[in-house]
Amino acid sequence: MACAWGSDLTFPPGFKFGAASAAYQIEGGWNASDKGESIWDHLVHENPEMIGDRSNGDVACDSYHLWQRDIEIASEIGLHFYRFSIAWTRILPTGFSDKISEDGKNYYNRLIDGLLEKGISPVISIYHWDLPQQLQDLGGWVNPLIVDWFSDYARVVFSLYADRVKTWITINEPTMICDESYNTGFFAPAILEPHISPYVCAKNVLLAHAKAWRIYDEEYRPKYNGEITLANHLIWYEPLGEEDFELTELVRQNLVGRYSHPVYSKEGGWPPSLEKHMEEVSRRKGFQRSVLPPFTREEIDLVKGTFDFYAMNHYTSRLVRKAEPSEHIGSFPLNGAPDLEAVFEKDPSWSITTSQWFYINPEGIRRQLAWLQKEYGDIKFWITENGLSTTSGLEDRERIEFYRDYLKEVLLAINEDGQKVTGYTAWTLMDNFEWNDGYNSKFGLYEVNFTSPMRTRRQRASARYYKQIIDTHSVPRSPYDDL
Ligand code: PNW
Repeated sequence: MACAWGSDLTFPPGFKFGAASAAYQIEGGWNASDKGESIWDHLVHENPEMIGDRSNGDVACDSYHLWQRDIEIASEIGLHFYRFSIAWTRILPTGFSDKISEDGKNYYNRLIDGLLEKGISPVISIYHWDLPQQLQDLGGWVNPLIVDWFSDYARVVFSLYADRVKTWITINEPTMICDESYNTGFFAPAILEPHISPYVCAKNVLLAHAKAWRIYDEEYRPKYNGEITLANHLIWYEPLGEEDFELTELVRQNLVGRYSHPVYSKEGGWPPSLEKHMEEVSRRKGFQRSVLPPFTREEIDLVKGTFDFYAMNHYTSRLVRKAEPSEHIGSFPLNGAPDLEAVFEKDPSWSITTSQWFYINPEGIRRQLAWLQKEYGDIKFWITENGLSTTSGLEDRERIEFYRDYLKEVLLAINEDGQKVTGYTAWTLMDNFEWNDGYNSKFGLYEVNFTSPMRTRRQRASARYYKQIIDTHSVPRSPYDDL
């Protein structure tokens, strides 16, 4: 593909590059020492048929033992930061804060110290989907008490690591926790209940995030001066035709606004258009109250403003149209939104990837940023995840082109639209357990050999290209551009 290369392909001074991972996807050691069982341990053991290749994360990349090699490859690429998550059940085996695991605590201490020795800043996600099974048995994210369970856990994590960790993500992708999970039943905790749970979960996740943010703000920020927010997964939705514009706005408010407006808007609370729509839908269905549980005044104030930047995970886009009468509507957020009578489609120009949910549309990332700026004003952004899945091989031309094309759009957002994007995170450092796709879908800058006991990590061409991006602080020509 011919690309116009100009002088504006340089990132602003101070722009940071990193890569991300998540505990369940890489660590293994699922029952090492006193670690407790998580909902993902539970799902893969009870329902192996839910995973494409019937695999699991029992060993994964074995980062529980091979963390030094992870630091080494992060350093080979020259990452400024490494975003990883903490396994709740490794730190608190029961899920509650009555007992802190010594081995769990030391595991992350060694990882943090090892990264810092190499000049790589640790970025911690406190929760990346591996809820303690014991808390799930008590209702998990639909029990309002989770707000306290999560914030107690967050306080423990801050008390252990806030002296060395300056950037924090409370909760990764509420939309996967609340929407993808309860709307499909395939994602842990494997409960199909699309009517009430996604909305109750959304409220509890926001309150849990807000309480944790306030603990950091009041008890840790004065001493350590770090930054903290939640990470939202954003699909960019475009109207299929002009007549679908209003519906598309409502879809955006349901996916993006539901987890952003309460935190980032001046007035707080649910997005007004969504709140109104859900009241009407609930009434039509015969409920006495809205299935989107209202916030009290105190709750609105608790959640509002609980951010230091906007953390955006972005991969893909969809076209939105109104469902035909009696048409089957697929599940939210990937195929449709039954409560909104919306159906989602693929634009024919978007290429497909190894992940069946993932179509490539580089412009989506810039448009998504523009929409967020229009809604919430001039906030500081970090792209906290972006990357491509492929099948296998070290010469991953498609991944190089993906990073080149998406990063060029990020640069346009910065240079043309005046967006304050200050960091970018590649998903992911190395191939890992890709949830329901198992090990078939590979997102890594490094390839991992999952049949070798050493889980050998080997550098892909894209890792060298990403290193060049970091070293030149720009989007350089890819090795394939002259072919
Ligand atoms: C993110 N979708 O998940 C997660 O944060 C990672 O753990 C994951 O491995 C990565 O993206 C790649 O999948 C997503 O269906 C999973 O749109 C699915 C979707 C989006 C994000």
